[in-house]
Amino acid sequence: MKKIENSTPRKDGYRMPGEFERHSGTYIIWPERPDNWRLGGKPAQNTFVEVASVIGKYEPCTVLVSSWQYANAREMLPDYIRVVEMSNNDSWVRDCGATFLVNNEGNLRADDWSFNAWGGLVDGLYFPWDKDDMIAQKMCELEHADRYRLDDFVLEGGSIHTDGEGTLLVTEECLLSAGRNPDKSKEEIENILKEYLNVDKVLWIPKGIYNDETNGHVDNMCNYVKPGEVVLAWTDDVNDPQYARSKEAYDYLTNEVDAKGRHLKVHKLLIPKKPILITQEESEGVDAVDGTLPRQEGDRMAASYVNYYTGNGFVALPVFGDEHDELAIEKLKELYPDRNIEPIYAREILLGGGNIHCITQQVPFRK
Ligand code: KQY
Repeated sequence: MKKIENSTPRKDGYRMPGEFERHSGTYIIWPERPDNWRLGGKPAQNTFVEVASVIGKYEPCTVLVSSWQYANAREMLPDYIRVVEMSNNDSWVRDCGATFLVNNEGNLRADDWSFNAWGGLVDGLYFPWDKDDMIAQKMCELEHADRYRLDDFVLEGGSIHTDGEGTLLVTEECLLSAGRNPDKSKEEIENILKEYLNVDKVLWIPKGIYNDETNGHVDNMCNYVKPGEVVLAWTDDVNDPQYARSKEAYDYLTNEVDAKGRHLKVHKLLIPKKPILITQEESEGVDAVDGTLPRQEGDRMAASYVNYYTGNGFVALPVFGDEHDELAIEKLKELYPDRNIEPIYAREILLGGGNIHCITQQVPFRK
């Protein structure tokens, strides 16, 4: 498939649809690296099987897997999941994968951003990341989609959410971080986003979730339910370090309008009641390797129900065995009356540093 030179999605009439729009399918990458997933990824693999199995009930789901783990993944996943061998550095397809775009005729293209493992040599989470940086291109081959490759612009899919109608949500904490595009101003970054996602307005939430190792990805903090309506991670506990972050975001969002001039409706979604901390057993199960973020006993993980995935007729919602799980389920049932809410116990994904949204990537519906 072609790398498109000298043009942009905006010039060519392609846009990134909202995740809540109809999909052709979903991609996931199989977890295995022992310095990120405990016990060589075995517990996480069970959860990934659960996530893929749920998604595959509603839309085609493809799991990408290294040659080393291919036979195991094929054995563990149900037959209705497509399993494709693809080399990788880790399993965060939201971030290293293609950002797919469509035009009014229903044709598919993609943005292929530069990926540097969430901050490169400044504060990135592992080295090297060369295989991950090729995942988007390979997904485009599988989907028969031409791509726009941005060699000079670092971005992860988890750091953007769009309403598909011209507005993009990001956080300043992430997009202006020192390890991504330090040579570009906020205005330059905004212009690239407008050109490559075909949006007219970027909403800059100041910060994401406390202790999020991605420098505050928006997909853990705020998500579009539909155009004009978002959910925001929230706590009422003013002593929680999350409080000031959520309050600042709430104040910002409720005082802004989107690209179409709408005031946003902001739904608060409580984070887990009790902070979710890494246990000694969990910490000891992860290989401590120089150059990879350590997993230390007692560290607070960036648990948020906002990191859910919206697909055809369903929402896959991470739950944590916390008192607030039920509130999150009820809230999402209210917000998505036409979709099944599928709660999945996701502690093992959280331990790897993200959640269900971070391990999935949608392919929008194409004709
Ligand atoms: O949350 C994400 N989008 C990815 C987190 C990566 C963590 C790597 N340890």
